[in-house]
Amino acid sequence: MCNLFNKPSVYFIMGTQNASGKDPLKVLEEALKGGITHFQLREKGTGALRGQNLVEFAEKCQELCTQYQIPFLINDDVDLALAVGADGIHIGQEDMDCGQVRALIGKEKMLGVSVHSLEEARIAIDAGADYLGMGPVYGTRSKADAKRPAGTVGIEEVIGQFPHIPVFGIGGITPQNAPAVWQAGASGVAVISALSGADDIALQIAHFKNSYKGVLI
Ligand code: TZP
Ligand code: MG
Repeated sequence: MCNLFNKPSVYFIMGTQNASGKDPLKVLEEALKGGITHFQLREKGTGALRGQNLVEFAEKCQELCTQYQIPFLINDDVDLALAVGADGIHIGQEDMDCGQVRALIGKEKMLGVSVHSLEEARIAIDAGADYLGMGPVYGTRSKADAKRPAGTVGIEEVIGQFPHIPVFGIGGITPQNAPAVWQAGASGVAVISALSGADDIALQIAHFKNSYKGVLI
């Protein structure tokens, strides 16, 4: 597989609840056209799609991602990821054990794991994680049970210890505060609201990518 984690990656996460009153598939297509590098379907909370409705929505997301050749990942739900043939799955610490997930999805699919410490990072890497998510870096309104903002120190630490694993910063990241995340060595930013709520999603993606430029010098 080619390097799926080139810097600066802009990883868009969305469920129907994050579409800010817009058609979620239109939001996704705008983001794909604008140059996101990864997409994760994260369907959560009251009013979340379930059952067949969720499967059909996931299939539509997947079709769009395939059209734009962008990896399509699913949050938490291994059965759904396998049912729709997603490119990968992202799990948190409170979800299924990462070794078990790796065994279920096989070697080809991408496995992302949210971690909050060096120890969690080591366990996830040993169990076969392809990338890590770390956060919340800043305050977020998009995750009901989010921990306290942790800044970028943890990202720097994990990359210092495990330089070969791609790490994504997540939580409250905007083009304005992204430089600290790049500076910490992250491969990418994982973003919900700063993209789903943007008036011009493509322009916002360009701002995210430009926010990396100062770090190259
Ligand atoms: N995990 C940690 S923070 C977060 C998740 C899923 C939410 C990120 O959303 P936003 O709107 O980019 O802060
Ligand atoms: Mg989870």
